[in-house]
Amino acid sequence: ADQPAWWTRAVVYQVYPRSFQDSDGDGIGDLGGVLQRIDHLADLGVDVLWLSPVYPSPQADNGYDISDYQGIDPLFGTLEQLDELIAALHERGMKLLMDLVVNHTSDQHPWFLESRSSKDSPKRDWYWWRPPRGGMAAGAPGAEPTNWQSFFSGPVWELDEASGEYYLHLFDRRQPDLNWENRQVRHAIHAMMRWWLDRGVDGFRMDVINMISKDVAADGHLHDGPPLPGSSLGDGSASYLCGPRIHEFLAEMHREVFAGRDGTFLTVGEMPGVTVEEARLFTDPARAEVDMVFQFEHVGLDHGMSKWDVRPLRMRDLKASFGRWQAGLADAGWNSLYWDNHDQPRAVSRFGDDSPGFRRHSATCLATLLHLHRGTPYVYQGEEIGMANFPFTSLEDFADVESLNHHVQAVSAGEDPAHVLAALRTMSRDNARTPVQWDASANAGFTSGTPWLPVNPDSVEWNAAAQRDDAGSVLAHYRRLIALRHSDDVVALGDFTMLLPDHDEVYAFTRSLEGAELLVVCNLSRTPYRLAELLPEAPAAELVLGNMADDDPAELRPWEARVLRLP
Ligand code: ISL
Repeated sequence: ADQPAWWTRAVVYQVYPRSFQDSDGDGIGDLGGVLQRIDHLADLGVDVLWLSPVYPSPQADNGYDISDYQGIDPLFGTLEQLDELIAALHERGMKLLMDLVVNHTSDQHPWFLESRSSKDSPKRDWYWWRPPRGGMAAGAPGAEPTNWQSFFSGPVWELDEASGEYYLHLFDRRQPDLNWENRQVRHAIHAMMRWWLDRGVDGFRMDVINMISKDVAADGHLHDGPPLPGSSLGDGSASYLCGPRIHEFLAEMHREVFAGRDGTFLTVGEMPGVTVEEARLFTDPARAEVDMVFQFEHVGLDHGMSKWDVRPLRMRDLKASFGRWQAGLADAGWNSLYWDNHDQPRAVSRFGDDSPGFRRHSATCLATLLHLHRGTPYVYQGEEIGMANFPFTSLEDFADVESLNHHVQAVSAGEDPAHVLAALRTMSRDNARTPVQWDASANAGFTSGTPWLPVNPDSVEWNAAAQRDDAGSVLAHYRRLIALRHSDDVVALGDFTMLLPDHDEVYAFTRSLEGAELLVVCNLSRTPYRLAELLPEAPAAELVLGNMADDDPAELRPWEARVLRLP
C-alpha cells in the first residue's frame, strides 16, 4: 500500500499575525514578532504554521481583503522577513502555509480599480458586474440583481454610481468577488500561487474556496434564493456553495500549480457549508483537488437562525456530527480537526467551562477529545494556554467588521441593543483576536505600545510564561497530545468508532489499527461518573495520557479526559 501522507500525523498551528506578537511597538503584531516567538512553536512540537494574511491590504477585514497578492503589508514587515520566516521554520523542521484569499480581492486591488474604471475595461469581466434588476432604476430599493444576503449583513450587491451597475461581494462591500468563469482570472491566480511555492512556502489554506464557482446561467443570469425570515433579502447559498464548476476549478488548480512538485506541500480548502459527501470528493487523493477541507458543521451546532442567535450545544448533536464526518472520510479523504480559529469565540468559554475551578481541566479535556480523532488537528494561537473570551462591556470594545455591521443592521431592524450586545459578547470574532498572552507583564508581553485590541485582564494569571515549566499546565498537555500523534500510529491512522452516542455529558470513542486499540473517554461536565458503569473495560486499561494527576481509576471526575490502551 502507499505510504500515508506526511500530514496524517501532523499538527497545524494558526498564527493570526495582528494579535500574535508585536516587534516594533505600533500595537499590531508583525512578522518580526512571529520570528521572535518561533521557539514557542518548536517547543510545542507543531509541524505546520498557517499564517493568516500578511499581504498589502486596506485591512477592512484584517487582511482578508488583499490589494497585492505578491507582497507584504508594511504593517507586518517585509518580503525579506517572510523569507527569513520560511528559512527559520524549515531549519526547525516546520512548514509554512500561506492564506490564499482568492474568492475576492480588496476593492483597492489594481484589478478591481481597472475593472471598475469603465464598462469597456479589459478587466470588466474579472468581477461580477450586473445592471439593476429588470427595468428598475439603479439604487432603487430591491433593484439589486439578486436578493442574496451578504455574510457581513445587507445585500451582496454594491452600486457603482459611475457606471450604474452593481458588483457582487459575498463578504464586505470592500471585498468584491472575482469571476472565476474568466480564464484569465484563473491563470493570474495560478501564476501567483506558483510564485509563492517557488519562493519556498509549503502550501495554502484556501479561504472560502468552495464559493469560487457561482451557478450562472448561459445568459449571465444569477438566481434569487429563498427569502430569509423577517428580511427582504434571501439565502443565495445554493448559487455559490460548491457551485457547478467547483471540482473542475480545484482540479485545474492542482494540475496548474501543484502537479509535478514533490509531495511535501499541503492544501487545505476552507469550506463553509460543505457536506461530508462533497468533502469526500474534494479530498479523495485519486481526484487530486485538495488534501483536506476545513468544515464548519460542529461550530454551527450552537447557532439558531444565525450565529447571533446562540443556543446551548447538545452533546448528541456534536457526537452525531463528528461521528458522521469520521465515518464519511474513513476510506477516502481526510478531516481537519479544530475548535478555534480567528473567526470563532474561544473554545474554553464556548464549549468548556472557563470558571476558575474548571478552566484548566475543561481546556485540556476539549483538546484531548479533538486531538484523538482521525484527522489533522489545528491549534489556534492562545488555545494552547487556555485563552478565554474577552469581558467586553460596550460596543466601543469591538473592532470586527462582521460585529459592527451586524450591530448596525440588527438595531436598525428594531432589535433590543442590549440583546445585540449580549450576542456580540458571546459570538464576536474579536474574542479570538485579543493579543496572545505571553507573560504577566503589562500588555502580556505582546507589545511595548498600545495594543490594537485590549489584552484580556486575566493575562496576569493565564499566560505562556507561567505554564512553560508546569507539567500540569494546559500548554504541557498540548505538548503531550502533539507528541502522541507523532509517536502513535493508532492516533494518526486508526479507525474511529463512537461509543455512548446518546450520553449527554460523556464523550467516548475508540481508535483501532491492526489489533492495537485506544479508548478515549472525556467528561464534558461537572458531574463525576463511575467509569465502570459507563465503560466496563476502562478502569483496568493502561493510561496513555490523561489531564489530571493522582489518577483514581474508578472515577471519571468533572472535565476529566483519559486516553487508555485496551489489552
Ligand atoms: O466568521 C464567520 C461567521 O462568523 C464565517 O462565516 C466566515 O466568514 C467564513 O468562515 C469565511 O471566513 C473566511 O473568509 C472571510 C474572512 O472574514 C474570515 O476571517 C475568513 O476566515 C472573508 O475572507
